[in-house]
Amino acid sequence: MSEASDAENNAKNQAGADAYGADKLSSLKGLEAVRKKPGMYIGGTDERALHHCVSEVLDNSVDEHLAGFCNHIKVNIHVDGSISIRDDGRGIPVDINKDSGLPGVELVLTTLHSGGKYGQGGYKFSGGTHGVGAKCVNAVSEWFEVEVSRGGLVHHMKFERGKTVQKLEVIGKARATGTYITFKPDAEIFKDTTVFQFGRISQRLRELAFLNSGLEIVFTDERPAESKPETYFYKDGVEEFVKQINQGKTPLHPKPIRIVKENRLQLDDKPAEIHLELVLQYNDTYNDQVLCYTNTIHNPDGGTHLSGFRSALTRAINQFAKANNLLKEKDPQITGDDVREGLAAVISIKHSDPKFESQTKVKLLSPEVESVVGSAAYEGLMQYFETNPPVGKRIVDKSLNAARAREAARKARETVRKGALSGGGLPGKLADCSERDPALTELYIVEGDSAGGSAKQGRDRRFQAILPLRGKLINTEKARLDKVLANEEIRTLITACGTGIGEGDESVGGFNAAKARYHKIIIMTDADVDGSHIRTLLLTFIYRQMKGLIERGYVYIAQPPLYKIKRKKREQYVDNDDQLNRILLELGSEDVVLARVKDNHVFPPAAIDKIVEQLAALDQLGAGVTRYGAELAEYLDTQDAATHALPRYVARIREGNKESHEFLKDEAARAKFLQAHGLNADLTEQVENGTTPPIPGASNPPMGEKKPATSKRVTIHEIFESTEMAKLLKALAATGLDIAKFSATEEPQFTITENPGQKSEAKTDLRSPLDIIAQIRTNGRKGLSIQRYKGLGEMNPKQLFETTMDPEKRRLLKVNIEDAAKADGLFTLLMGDEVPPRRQFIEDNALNVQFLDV
Ligand code: 0RA
Repeated sequence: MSEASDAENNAKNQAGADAYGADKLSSLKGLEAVRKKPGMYIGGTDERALHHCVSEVLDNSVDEHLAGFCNHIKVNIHVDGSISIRDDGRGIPVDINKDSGLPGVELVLTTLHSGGKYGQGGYKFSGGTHGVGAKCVNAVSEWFEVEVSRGGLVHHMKFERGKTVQKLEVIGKARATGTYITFKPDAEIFKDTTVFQFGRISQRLRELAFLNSGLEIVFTDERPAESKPETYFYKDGVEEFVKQINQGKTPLHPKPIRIVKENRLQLDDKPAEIHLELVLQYNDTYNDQVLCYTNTIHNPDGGTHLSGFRSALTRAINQFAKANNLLKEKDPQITGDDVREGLAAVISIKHSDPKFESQTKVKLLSPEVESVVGSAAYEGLMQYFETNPPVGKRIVDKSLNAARAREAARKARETVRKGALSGGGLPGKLADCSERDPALTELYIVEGDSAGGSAKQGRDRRFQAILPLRGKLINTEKARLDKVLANEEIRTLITACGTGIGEGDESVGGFNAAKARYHKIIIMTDADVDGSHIRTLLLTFIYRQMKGLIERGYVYIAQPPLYKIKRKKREQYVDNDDQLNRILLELGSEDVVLARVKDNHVFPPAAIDKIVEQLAALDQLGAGVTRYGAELAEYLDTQDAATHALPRYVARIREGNKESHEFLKDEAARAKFLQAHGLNADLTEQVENGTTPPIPGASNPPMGEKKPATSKRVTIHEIFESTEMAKLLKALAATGLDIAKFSATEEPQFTITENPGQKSEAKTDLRSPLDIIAQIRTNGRKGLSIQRYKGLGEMNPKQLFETTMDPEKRRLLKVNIEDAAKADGLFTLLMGDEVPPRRQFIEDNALNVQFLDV
């Protein structure tokens, strides 16, 4: 469909608008179903489902890339918790659909199973559950906005909880094409949390950039005070992905082996297309990391592509070894496990009609893939070995070494098993509990002897056992199993747990969950880089050798407090910065009198609490405007007196050193502003009346290039936080607070009196409602000492028990299998090299664990 025909269709189908009402009704019913059963459509209402929504929208943009139309994607998390995804694809069609009388974009975003013309978007390969994705996200969004640039025009439309609240309208001229979607997840649906996790999203974006060479993704989290955009772009895609997996390891051969193959075949009665990209490179470790993707979706449980590749690799290496007489009489057989030692690989297939085991697509089932991948991999590898025989020989050598070590490891496991089972053989370092029923007992694995000592003294010895770990744990990534098992700390851990490890039955020391001596195994490490490292090592080991413990939900992470605050005689432990801020506000508003000057009205204490809460939220959202050079107070003063609505846009105008801005109420005001200045609607930065306005990402003049001195540079920014702030203003008005003027006035508007009636009484004049919050915070800090805990060792036994071990008060994080898998490598890989501090690590990324009040 050409862009011109869109316009034609628009005109031709005006008559179709009559049918609008009826169609709209039926579509609303459809999205109601998503809100009623979110589990069926977006896989639940938890944090994972929340992030799944981002993927759904993103997948549409990636599909545009796969179809050859999109090279840039921008993702922004806004201060109010909304998120936007912008692409430079073709844009969702906007012409009126004959059957329904709705514009294509409305059809795509509101009708379930819309199938037909827009259902598949005409895509050969599709990552998303197409035709379902974006509209489900719309259904579970408090609000959802879309801007489509297409056919020379920018179109806009808005929904709330899946219902159209602003019909499609043209808001300006467009130079390029693309889709720009912003949505705010609905807290009515996502009961656990609506907070997007930077780490989760950046991981997925990085992964997508690896899998789609040439696609540039720019990600900005605007929530922190200082935020920098991150750019993900990999010219060599999957090859760079594999190099990244091998970062910090020594590769066995400098250049990864790359095999690509495009296949067309007949499936039953329909034709199918399967494209394979397989890249592998050996390294000097003893583990394998093979990542599988179908249409850019990760398949953590592998499937037919993985099994096809595995058998091809074993066959090819054995074949090459035999043909070159590399095997001696007494050499053991080279198995699949042996050829995978030290292997890093990514298998990415594109399939026109893939079949998965489940909705979550963790495993690929399509049977035809096994032989397609198998024969392409075998031929590719044989051809590679023929042209690079020295590399082939090195790989065979490594596989042979692995085969010999397998035997040694088997013996080592048996020794460990014997040690563990030879009754009374519990390690001396373990301070066991008296209870014998594993369902009632807990094992604390504690970093360091000193914290271990405190834990032993502080614990409830009836059901809490303590195992201190001294010194460095062995890195199971870098060592073979027989070495790992020679490590004292690891042996102690295995014996204490009682389950044995690894595959095989008990006779060979294999894992048996029924033998677990504790049903809670709690990792307690320091809040620093070392602690985070030890925890990762422990999780990696448990994941590899005692996975069943995690599957049964037996593994937890303890959460020691981050601060201790003290005021007069009162002491309190504080878990995180959010809580600290809340406490400062609470303390600051104790024992104060807030009065309005003009009529001497004194606010009752309950009103103060509300006022403080709302002002604090407003203050936090303020970053949404201050980042564009405007003052929060000035912005709030533009509120609509009756509805408290706030402007949706700010235009920032820079001319030489001079800078000014103008708030624009809504799309209409923006359109008028653009027209008056001769600007296009879809560009973020333009030169007024200029001849060559830059298009984001598309052959722009180099950064920093000088603009003519006289030119006016204009950028328009959407203030996504406006809706949320307007709500707060409304709530504030209800408390009786005067909020007509936020900018400071000459005369004081309010007074705050601390310690009224006491010797220390102090009165402060405030010239703006926003000053209330600053003053309350200052109060809160008075006489307060804040101590930051760095290590567990800084707490005495009693404190350690009260804060971190007491079942009544502690907060434990439960480790799920997904988290552990991430600790196992993929996570660190996608996060880059840096080991983030523990808190960040837990809160943002790795351990998306449930909060439990156990
Ligand atoms: C339906 C049909 C076409 C494209 C799209 C939807 C589309 C959806 C999204 C969502 C985010 N970005 C998007 N880009 C495109 C095909 C368009 C055509 O045939 O011109």
